[in-house]
Amino acid sequence: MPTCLITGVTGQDGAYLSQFLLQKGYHVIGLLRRSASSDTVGERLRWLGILDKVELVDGDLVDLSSLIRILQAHQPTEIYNLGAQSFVAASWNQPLLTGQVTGQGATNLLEAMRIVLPRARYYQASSSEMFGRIQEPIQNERTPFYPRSPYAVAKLYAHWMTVNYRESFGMYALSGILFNHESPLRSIEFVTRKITDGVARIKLGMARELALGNLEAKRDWGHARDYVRAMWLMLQQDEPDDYVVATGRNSSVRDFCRIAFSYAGLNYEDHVVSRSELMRPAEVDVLLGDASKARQKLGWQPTVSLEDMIAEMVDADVERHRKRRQA
Ligand code: NDP
Ligand code: GDR
Repeated sequence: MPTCLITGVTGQDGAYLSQFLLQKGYHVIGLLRRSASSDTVGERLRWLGILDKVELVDGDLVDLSSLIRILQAHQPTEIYNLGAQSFVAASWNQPLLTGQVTGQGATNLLEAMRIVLPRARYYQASSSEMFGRIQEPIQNERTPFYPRSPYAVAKLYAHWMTVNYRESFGMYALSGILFNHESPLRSIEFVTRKITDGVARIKLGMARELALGNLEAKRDWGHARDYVRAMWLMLQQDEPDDYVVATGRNSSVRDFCRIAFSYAGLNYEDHVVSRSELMRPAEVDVLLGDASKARQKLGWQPTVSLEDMIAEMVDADVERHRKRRQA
């Protein structure tokens, strides 16, 4: 049974990737950082019914010694570095922490791997945010980067360190440059889940208004379940290489609202307001990915449409609120 290590196992992607790798027959080790709220830790893994199937081990991306000990004890052949301070808006308030976890955390893990398991395979969760103020209308692996937030700068550092360890030490290390991907397991602070949760609350009569920031920002939104499959496919190739993962269709936050509200029989214009205090100091206006390389070399393509994903998210949020009200 192959063993893999996932950092960020309690996050959206960590949960779906765990589920995917368990189905493939992996022994899944998940890095768990210490929390005083241990009763709610692992909520997403529990939602997928796999909390007891993942082996959770204590450690933290900013603690190199914990990473070394985990690699020594468990000897994973595949390492997925998904752990991060991943909320772009928070990165202006906590730029140093974001740099330490999202940026240097990757170097810590690469170093642990170089010391303990130099032949393991390493996946770095790179981001379309690195394209930031876009230099080409459609972004692929050759598009120059222009990060626009402390988060994106930290991700870019981690991205280049991954390339550098591959080139300097011949390590099997690669980056997936993933565009936005969502699901019912998305944290509520991200705009898609904030919208579907808002739709559910308005539908159930618990709220009347949903306050958002910039409604004109455009993103290339896919489903997390599709995107974790791409991560695994990348690590199965003979040679390590970096890949863009995207749907090739983008929509605005306003479009997302329109679809989500109308799915629930509502008109978004009656409920959504745009507030200046929710705008970002520097915005990424538009992202649109070209995943032809992943399609050709990995045989990967997305299977869930934006409309189907929104329906799944709205249904899940309505269900969550109904259950809470009954409890
Ligand atoms: P989440 O925010 O849902 O999950 C982040 C995970 O990182 C959580 O498990 C969190 O643990 C963990 N974490 C935070 N700080 C530390 C730390 N110091 N040590 C160890 N673990 C830590 O992110 P997603 O699942 O959405 O994304 C996964 C990765 O992919 C992230 O790196 C993200 O930046 C990147 N990415 C995501 C995209 C997306 O659209 N979802 C697109 C492109 C890249 P805890 O639960 O304790 O907070
Ligand atoms: P993003 O996701 O910054 O793209 O990063 P987010 O959903 O936070 O923002 C997307 C766009 O929506 C606009 N927006 C709002 N955003 C939030 N969160 N809340 C609001 O009320 C709101 N109103 C408008 C934002 O300004 C932005 O333009 C996500 C994260 O998962 C990163 O970790 C990942 O790297 C990238 O996707 C790809």
